[in-house]
Amino acid sequence: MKLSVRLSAFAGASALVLGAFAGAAPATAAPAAATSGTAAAPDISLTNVKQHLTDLQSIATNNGGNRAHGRPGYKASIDFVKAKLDAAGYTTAIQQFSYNGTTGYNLIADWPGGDPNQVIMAGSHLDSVSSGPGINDNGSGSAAILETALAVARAGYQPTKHLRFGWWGAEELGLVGSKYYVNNLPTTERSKLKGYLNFDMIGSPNPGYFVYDDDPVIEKTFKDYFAGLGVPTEIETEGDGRSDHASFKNVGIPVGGLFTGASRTKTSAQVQKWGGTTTAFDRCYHSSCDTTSNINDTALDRNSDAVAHAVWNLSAGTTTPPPGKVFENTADVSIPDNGAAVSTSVTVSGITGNAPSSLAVGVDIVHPYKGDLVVDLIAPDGSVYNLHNRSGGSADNIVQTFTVNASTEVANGTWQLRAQDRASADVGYISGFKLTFP
Ligand code: DTR
Ligand code: CA
Ligand code: ZN
Ligand code: ZN
Repeated sequence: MKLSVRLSAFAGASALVLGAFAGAAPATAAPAAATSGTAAAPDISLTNVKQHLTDLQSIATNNGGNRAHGRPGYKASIDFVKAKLDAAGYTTAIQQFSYNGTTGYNLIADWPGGDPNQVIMAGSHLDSVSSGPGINDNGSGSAAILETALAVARAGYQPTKHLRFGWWGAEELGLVGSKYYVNNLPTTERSKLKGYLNFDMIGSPNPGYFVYDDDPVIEKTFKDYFAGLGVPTEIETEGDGRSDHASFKNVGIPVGGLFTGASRTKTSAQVQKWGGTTTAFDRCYHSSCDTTSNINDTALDRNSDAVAHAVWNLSAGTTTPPPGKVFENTADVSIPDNGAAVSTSVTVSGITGNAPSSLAVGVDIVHPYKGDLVVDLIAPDGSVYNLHNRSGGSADNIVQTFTVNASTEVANGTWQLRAQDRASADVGYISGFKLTFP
């Protein structure tokens, strides 16, 4: 279950440099729009992302143990990703280049639709080093943006801006593939690229949560997401020049990205912040042990969801910002039978002033015989707003959005949903708590 904030307002929009639309022009009309211009990203399935990693692991295992530039495992990886995107309706193109006397490949995938003069691109290098399968470095980023691209297709998402995804070759040899892509992008095309998001190592086994400190709008988008999860982040200090975003930054395209750490050692202060140990963030960096067991699931899940959040919000456009900012916690909390009260919470941030007189409080409690229950909303200052007081008798569950006049409460802070079971025999749990601000 995940705790999340889902922005449906495009936070802190500012005009980013116009970018280039260069990839295969969409050959077909966009699929029927299921949504357009909204920015509430779906949850990205960790199971699906890990399945892509399992498939990349199999490719490495079946091709000499790696997926490195110039080796059969790399081309097999490109073909694997391309097939999934073609099946999902993307317009794909493989860009060939030569390096060290061997052929390299980039994969570019365009989602049909959106303004071709405003392109948001997400990318990851797909190659590994020759010493191992490269599951964290960088199957993790490659799988996360693949699953995000597939989620866009499943949702039929039609954002204001045009979405493009890229998988780079030969990053490990010096950002070769992404440099080739950018160098072959005409200036007019580059100027349509509004932002490039880079994901290289986002599932490290002893993870930190680092955000690139490049474009401020992109940086804020990521930091707001993690703030909504209650996960502290740090600025990525070693990143400049260290991955494919550098190829785009070097020609003036706004960039950003996420990173969970490589061979550097996590400090004790960082252990306090994120857990883990004062050892390397990824002790298998560039090693043969960078396999599917070299992944921290929580980090991969959180970062995959952050990828989707950024892709949705940065492409939603700024013409008519959609209403509402949602803070949600979907963790399950058991309610002891005829026992003590329990609570779940969301941390609200980024809202100016007080909460509204019509604060939407989404409650999802699974409990036979809801007449047992007393349910309260507790504001950050401790004020109690009773939502349910043992009514409903033998009816099951409370799945309801209450409207609360919370206009005397400061919006930002930790809000709690408290539930108490005051009669024996029937037992249940809090399944979800959501606050929606206008
Ligand atoms: N160059 C990446 C790993 C890497 C090391 N430091 C950073 C900082 C930010 C992004 C990536 C990296 C690689 O080995 O693929
Ligand atoms: Ca998820
Ligand atoms: Zn690497
Ligand atoms: Zn990498």
